[in-house]
Amino acid sequence: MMADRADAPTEEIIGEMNEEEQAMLKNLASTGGANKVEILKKIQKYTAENMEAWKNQKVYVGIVGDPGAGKSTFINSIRGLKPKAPGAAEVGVTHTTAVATDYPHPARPDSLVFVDFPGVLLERRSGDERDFDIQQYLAKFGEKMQQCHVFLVFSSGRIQHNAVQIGMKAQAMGKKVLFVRSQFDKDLADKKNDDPEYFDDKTEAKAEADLMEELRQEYIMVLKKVGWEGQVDPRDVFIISGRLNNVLKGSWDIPKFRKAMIEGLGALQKMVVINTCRDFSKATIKERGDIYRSKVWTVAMATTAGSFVPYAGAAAIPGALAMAYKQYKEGFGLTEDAVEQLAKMTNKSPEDLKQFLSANLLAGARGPIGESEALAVVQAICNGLGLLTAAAVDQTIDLIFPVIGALVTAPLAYGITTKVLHALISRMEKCAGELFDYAFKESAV
Ligand SMILES: Nc1nc2c(ncn2[C@@H]2O[C@H](COP(=O)(O)OP(=O)(O)OP(=O)(O)O)[C@@H](O)[C@H]2O)c(=O)[nH]1
Ligand SMILES: [Mg+2]
Repeated sequence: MMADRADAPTEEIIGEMNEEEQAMLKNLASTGGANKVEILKKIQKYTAENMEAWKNQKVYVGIVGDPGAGKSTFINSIRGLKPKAPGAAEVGVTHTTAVATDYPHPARPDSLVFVDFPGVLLERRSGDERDFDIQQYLAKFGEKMQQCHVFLVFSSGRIQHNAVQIGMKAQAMGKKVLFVRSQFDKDLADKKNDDPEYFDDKTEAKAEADLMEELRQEYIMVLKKVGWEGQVDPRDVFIISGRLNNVLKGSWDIPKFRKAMIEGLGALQKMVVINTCRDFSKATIKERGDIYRSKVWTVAMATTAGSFVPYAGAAAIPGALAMAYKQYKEGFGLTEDAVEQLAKMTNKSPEDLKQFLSANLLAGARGPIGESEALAVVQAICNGLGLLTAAAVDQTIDLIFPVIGALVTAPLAYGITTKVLHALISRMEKCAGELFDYAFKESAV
């Protein structure tokens, strides 16, 4: 039976592309002549390259703020590093440096860099705020600031005039500026000690939420007092703890903060961050899934370049699909390495968590997952979707791209691949949620 054209309604494919991608396809098609096969080949080549394109992207996150606010601690944690790990930023020492220091993410040092900007201009300045000359600062660091895609202004509650001025300049450069109050774990402990009545007649969650709101408002107030011009949206203020476990687990505002950090980035840059920064928070799973879903068409198109017939019992799956599988695992925190870290942090047995994960990934199929894990999971998914062996072999499906005004014939079931990828992402989302619940359950973290 011919794969149903309804498997891949044109509007659906087009709907998944952004304008830039549509324009790219149009352009490819216009240089393809009338030959449909040529057009298709070009599209496949483009999509295969596009799948990898995020690896060439660069994301720079600029960080500035109060001395001792927890900048270095956060810079380490977001890179998955403990304070004394190799490559970690020095923590807990007040070292007033006059240089902007790059802290690349160890997993992708060429793609994702956190830049620690000095809050002062010169070494051994008196510390008198009047010594700070923002023009001089810009002359020295303006170029580096331009390089950054988003700025984080860290405060411990006594935000300095310098940091405010630097933040305002970043905003004037068109950068997204987010405000971070770190060390909330400490604020909370202090409050419990100093004002125990605050917690009476309230659930722990309510008390925490109230205190976060108070600190958020306080941050905005202090910002204004110190000279921040213009409105500060409370949604741009984040109350977090920069300690590694809190960042990984997604405590307090960390999930919102992660979302805000990538909000203004391009689609491929977002991919850099979610594929690189480890994240065990349940609250960001859906956003991560959405980013992958927006690129499903790319993977499906790239996959049509090979013969995608895993449901026919093929011994392997095409590289594009295997690559996507790997990426999803990384992004959802389900790699072997990630699960081991999760186990360590929650005092669970790594073997137990791994078994839990593979049983869930295979959803009822007999585990454990062997060498060709991606194939096993894809097959399990195909079985689950009822994609029959016979229906898939040697089928072709017509894809019409109104954007390019051409009819191209893809040699394979684009629609089926798309379904499989969507199901794969959904399954990983579910697995991640269940795994994190399972790991953090009865865990002191
Ligand atoms: N409890 C707690 N302590 C933190 C947190 N973040 C940082 N600290 C501690 O606060 C101190 C200062 O942290 P750093 O990360 O060095 O702060 P910094 O902003 O880089 O400081 P400078 O580089 O000196 O400006 C260290 O002792 C950290 O361990 C946090 O989220 N919770
Ligand atoms: Mg520091």
